[in-house]
Amino acid sequence: MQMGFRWYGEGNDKIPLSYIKQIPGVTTIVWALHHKLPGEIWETAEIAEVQKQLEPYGFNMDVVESVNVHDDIKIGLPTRDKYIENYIQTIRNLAPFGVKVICYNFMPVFDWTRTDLFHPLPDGSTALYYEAEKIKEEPREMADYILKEEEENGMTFPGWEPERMAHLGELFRAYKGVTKEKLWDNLKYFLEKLMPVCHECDIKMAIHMDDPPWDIFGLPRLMINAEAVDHLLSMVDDPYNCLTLCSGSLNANPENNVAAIVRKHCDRIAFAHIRNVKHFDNGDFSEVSHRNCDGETGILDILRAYHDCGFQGYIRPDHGRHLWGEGPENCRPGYGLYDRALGIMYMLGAWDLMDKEDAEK
Ligand code: DNO
Repeated sequence: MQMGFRWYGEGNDKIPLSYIKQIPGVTTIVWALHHKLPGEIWETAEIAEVQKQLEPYGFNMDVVESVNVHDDIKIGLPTRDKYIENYIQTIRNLAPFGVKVICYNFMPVFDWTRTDLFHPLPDGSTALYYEAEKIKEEPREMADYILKEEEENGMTFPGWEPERMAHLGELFRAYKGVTKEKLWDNLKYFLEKLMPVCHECDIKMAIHMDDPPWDIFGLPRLMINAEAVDHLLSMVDDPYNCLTLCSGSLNANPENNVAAIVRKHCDRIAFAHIRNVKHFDNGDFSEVSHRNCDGETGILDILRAYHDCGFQGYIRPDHGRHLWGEGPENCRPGYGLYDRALGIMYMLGAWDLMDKEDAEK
């Protein structure tokens, strides 16, 4: 496995690359051009700028998270072909920089959804939290909460771009009639257009799991369980059609067994996200530390499954708690420095021990 760390870019992420360099084992910066709206072409000069920032630290830029997909592609509008052309051009522009994996999602309108971005935990830290009761039919309240957080703290969150949220009503109307079946068809259409270019450029498309893994605000969600993963991989049965297997997204539904998916589809997992979740009886869930016993995601079983399968792909600690002075004023929700660094050490500890045990067998 190859260890990555998500970084939001110079001037956009308060964590300096020099700090990330001090975390053992990190070779890959998981990056993106966060100023780009879905549908725009990523220009070579802009990508070269990031390369210039990473090079002095010896980090590679193999994994992009994410090149976001324009809503017209998800809805299946006639304009989708233009946006698919742009996506293809972005893939071509990324290839010369050694990019190997593009993480993306196919969730209608919203990306990840949480009701509290800095929820207090009993140990005094804060973490992302989902209160089931707060997710109503009408999304405006939720969108306004996220927009307020963005505005107050001078940052925008991918998938919650103020430019898009300003047209929420229009977006919802455009999705009327997009059933789950249609959404699958539109995903297939998109991937089939991309696959020849992915082969040519040696770049894998790695779809992220839907977060949370169930329909919200009356919008259909696809990547919600093992059956959906099977369907995606067989619908476009191509080694470049891959997964970003996000353990925490899937395990928000405690019925999902992520380790079993790893064992079944390891060769199609290009990118692994390790996140731990604790569930409550009323349907709420909280994100917690990566330590196995702090949540119910089965982090050790998942790592064991990756190790048993000889996983060669990229992996990163996903959301962490906010610790030691991290809060809304200085930290992106879920993306502080400390807990993700602790997460890496936990993952490497387990991995090194499994390596050692294997070597001694
Ligand atoms: C949130 C992330 C997601 C993820 C996208 C992938 O922290 O897990 O925003 O990057 O869904 O496109």
